[in-house]
Amino acid sequence: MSNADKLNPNSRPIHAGPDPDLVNGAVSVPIYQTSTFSFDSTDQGANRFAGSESGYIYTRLGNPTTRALEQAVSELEGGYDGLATATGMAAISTTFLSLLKTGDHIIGTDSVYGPTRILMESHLDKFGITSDWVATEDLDNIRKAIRPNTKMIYIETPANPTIKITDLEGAGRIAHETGALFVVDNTFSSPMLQNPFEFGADVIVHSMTKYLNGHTDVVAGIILAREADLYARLKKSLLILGGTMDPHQAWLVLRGLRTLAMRVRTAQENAERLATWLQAHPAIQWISYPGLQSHPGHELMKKQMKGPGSMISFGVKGDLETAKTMINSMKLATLAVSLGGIETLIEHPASMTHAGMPKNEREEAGITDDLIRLAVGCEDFDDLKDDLEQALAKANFEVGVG
Ligand code: LCS
Repeated sequence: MSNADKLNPNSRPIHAGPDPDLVNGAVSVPIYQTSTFSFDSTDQGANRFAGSESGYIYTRLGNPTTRALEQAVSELEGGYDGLATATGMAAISTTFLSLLKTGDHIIGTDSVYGPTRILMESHLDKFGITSDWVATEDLDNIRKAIRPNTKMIYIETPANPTIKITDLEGAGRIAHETGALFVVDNTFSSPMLQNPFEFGADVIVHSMTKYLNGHTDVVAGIILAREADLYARLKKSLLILGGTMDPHQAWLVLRGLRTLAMRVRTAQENAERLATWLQAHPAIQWISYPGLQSHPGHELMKKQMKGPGSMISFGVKGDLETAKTMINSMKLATLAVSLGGIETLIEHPASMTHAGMPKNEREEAGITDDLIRLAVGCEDFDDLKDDLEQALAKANFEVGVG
């Protein structure tokens, strides 16, 4: 294991994880592109299966490249250990299936990545697990939703796509007073900006498709557990459910992870300047960015995050057509879902990432039809501002608003 935890935050992603290759001295962790591992003898095979001898068996059960990534991210988040998964949704579904059973109840943030809520409301409901999705930025809503069978409180903050902020410490306290597990989706912050274990999280999930990989070329996820027993339960489920990670995928994420600190810093600097500029723009109806004092979660952000990140939501003056014209007019920013890559992406959640949610649920969660989500990347600020400026001018000019 490296001593990355003793380094300053900007150095840590570069050195997190085990020493790459003690045999040949490779500086980058090698890709162990193998599905299975040979045994010296039947006794050795039996011992590895029995767990009395360490060593690899079969890549669904463990692989050195994937293990290096798990150790690296786990060093960045703290906690006991991590389990890399094929996608972020595999991390979330494994967490739910592993830690909940028939009759249990979960309370979640109403504005979450659409499929997280759909998974619970339209798939796990079949197994008799019930859920309530509430505006967790007001802790009273969590308290009111508690039932005797509440076994998990699931918080996404900053939330997708509203960028609402929930008080992690407060939500964690309620979970533990209730005897429920406290699970946090930390995708929007990455470990650079928020470390939910510090605020009582029992389990953290990430879509590593986003900031941790950062290059829009891999889908991936990870589950991190605070305690050894939770890790063991999650591991047992993951290995049998099968949502584990491929070694080549792990290597790509590990490569992306090395530049996490500088990517997060550059994108955040851009987002802070763009949000300030957008807020003052006459074509903007509203904006949600926790770095702005006008954001209701601004003080909370300062308390629990190391920075406001690079996700911005906003509405433009006019109607849905104005919003669509604005989005379609962007030239540098790409019209695509996902986030956390080096390039800036723009999307329309109500018709894209969150289209699978019933309209009434979407609106109650603040995912209005006019919401435009901007995932700010690492381009030059002036290029991004110019792009937004010409798109806003085009939208306003075309519909005669502003
Ligand atoms: N958690 C959050 C907060 C997410 O934003 C996503 C994906 C996931 C989990 C699931 O991760 P995946 O399985 O895709 O790796 N969010 C997306 C989004 O906002 N646009 O496209 C995907």
